[in-house]
This record gives sequence, structure tokens and C-alpha cells, in this order.
Amino acid sequence: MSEQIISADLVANHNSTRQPALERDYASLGERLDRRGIAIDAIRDKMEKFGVAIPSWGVGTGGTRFARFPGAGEPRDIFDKIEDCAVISQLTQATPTVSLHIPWDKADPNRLKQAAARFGLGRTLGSKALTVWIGDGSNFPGQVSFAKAFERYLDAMRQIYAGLPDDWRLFTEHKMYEPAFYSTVVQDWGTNYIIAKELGDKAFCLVDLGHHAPNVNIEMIVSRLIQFGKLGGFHFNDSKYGDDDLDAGSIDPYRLFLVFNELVDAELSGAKGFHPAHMLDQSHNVTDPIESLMQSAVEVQRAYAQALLVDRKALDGFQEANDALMATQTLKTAYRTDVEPILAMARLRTGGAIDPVAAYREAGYRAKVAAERPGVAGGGGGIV
Ligand SMILES: [Mn+2]
Repeated sequence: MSEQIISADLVANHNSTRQPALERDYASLGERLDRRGIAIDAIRDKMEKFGVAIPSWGVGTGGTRFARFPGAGEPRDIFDKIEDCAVISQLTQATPTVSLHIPWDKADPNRLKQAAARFGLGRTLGSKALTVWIGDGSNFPGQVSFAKAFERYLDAMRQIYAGLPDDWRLFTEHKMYEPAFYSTVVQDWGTNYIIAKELGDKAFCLVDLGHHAPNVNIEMIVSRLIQFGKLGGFHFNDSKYGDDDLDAGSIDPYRLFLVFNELVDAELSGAKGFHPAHMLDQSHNVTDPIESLMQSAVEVQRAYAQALLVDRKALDGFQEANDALMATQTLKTAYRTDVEPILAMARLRTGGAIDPVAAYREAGYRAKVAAERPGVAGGGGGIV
């Protein structure tokens, strides 16, 4: 049994006051889904198995382009970060893994393994994937040769790929711009796909939702990568303009749903080699990072649950009949369904909190660590 940072009694009390209402809501939703031919328990089972990784850097306060405004009780090192990640995992039961950022998280690997195992984050260092994002590019027209820059990139990546263990996967991430503002070597999914094809069978494309031009149809990119066996996984966040760090589902939850609609379609149709890795990748400046990450993990889970409710047989029929109105309504029917009772029931059954943010606030965790962790200047900021 792994160690629990938030008192088990507090979580039990939190849940006991909310459980009767949840059970009624779950039964009511179950009845309505049953009329649509959907077994609510089967959806709940999938939620219980679902996991999205927390990035170690996400639990600290991020930097803006102008300054960094540290929050109280910020983690001082990777070991504090692992404790914060353990709180998120305990209350949501949706974030069983932590993704480390090298070189920000330099630490003795054995000590890291022990810390992760202590909080049931045992898979942390059992990773089988390496994500490479290189912010190479230029700020002025004429500054670099596009072709030479890409050839240098490919040469470097071939060396990394050659050193990859046989059972590992290599993910490459495209990003439209930043830190370079005129051209970026891996700027779009087309370049990313070329890289994955050039490197070989262990190379896949990672899609960061915030790394596209405004109005780009990201769900279609996801479909393309699935169709040609090159979707590696996701960095979830949301974006309004040129940012890539807002909380998942906070701006355009329908787009998040449409991405999961493609993922569920691939899952149910048994797309070859389909096992995407999910991670949050966002930065928090005006919220408690732990609260934002808990909420974001739940939003990703919610999109997955809603996408599982799509009547795919009906959708296929409407597509074949070119009935655009009913096809799109089929998606909307799933999206409009409030799946919160399913998510809360999954959390309750797996030891989490029915309302993770409320339980976190009841526990007073932030005030407690603020007293234990003196403020640090600087630290690992940065935006990727
Ligand atoms: Mn990213």
C-alpha cells in the first residue's frame, strides 16, 4: 500500500457526505444511457483504467514572458514535485504517472525511483518513451537555410534513435514557433510525420494541442496520424491565441471532445499499433498548479467518456447517407451528456475524491507545504 499524503480519513469523510447524491445521479444517468443502448458501468470501467501523465514541471508556477510570479509552497526540487504529483494522483485517481523533464529534473535515479514507489507512482521511471522537442529555428528571413537546418536536425535525431533501447518509442513534437519567431525546424505535423518516417518504426509523432496555427483542424491531423500508424501521443492543454499553456478543456472543450472522438474511433476499430501516450503539458500562473492539473486531468477524462457515448453505428449511417445535420447532431448528443457522475463514481471506487478540488482545499495542503517550503528564487521555469 503506497503512502497517502492527504489523510485517508479526510477523503472518506469528504466522500461520505457526497456519496448518497452521487449514487442517485449515477442511477439516473445510467437509466438514460440504458435507453440509448449504453451500459454505464462499462464506461465507468474504462474511466477507472484511464490515466494521463503529470509533467513534473507543471506543479511549479510557470513563467510569463515578462516575469515569474512564484506561488506559496512551490516545490523546491524534483522530490517536492513528486509529492505534489502524488496528491493529484491520490485525489483524482487519473494520473498514475509522472513525466520528468531533463535537464530540469537532474537527480539520483535510485532516489527518484524510491520516492516514486513510496507514493504508488511506480511506473514513473519504468518509462518506455522519450520525447524530443528541439526549438531550433530562426528569427529573420535569410538567417538559415531551411534545408540545411532540417538536415542537421535529422542527423542529430538519427543518432538519438540509434541509441534508443529496442522496446522504447521515440516521440517528436512539432511546434509552430517559439523560441524562434520566423521559422522553426519542426513547425508542423507534416514535418513531424516526415521525421517519424525517416527515423523508423520506433518513431512517432506527438501532438501538443497548443502547437498549431489558430483555426487548424487538429482532430483531422490526429485522424491522419492514426491512419498511417504514426500517432505517438498527446500533450494536452488549451490555447486561445498563440499560447500553449492554458488548462486542458478551459477554452474549447468541444475540440478536446472531437480529438477524443477520433481516438475512441481508433480504439474501437482496433487501429494497428494504436496505443497513444497521454500527458498534460501546461503552465499555471494564476491558479494553484495542483488544482489546475487535477481539473485538467478530469477534463481529459471527461472528453474520453463523452466520446465513448457517440453512437458510432448511427454516425456511420448518417455519413454514408450524407445526412450532415444528423451526423453532427450524433456527436452533439454525446458531447452534451453530463458524464460527471461516471467520473465521480470511478474516483470513489478507486480511492479518490468525489470532488478532488474541494477535498484538496479541505485538506489545507497548500498552506501546509507553504510553511515547510521556503520560497525559492528562480527555479526551473520555461515554456515548451
Ligand atoms: Mn508540449
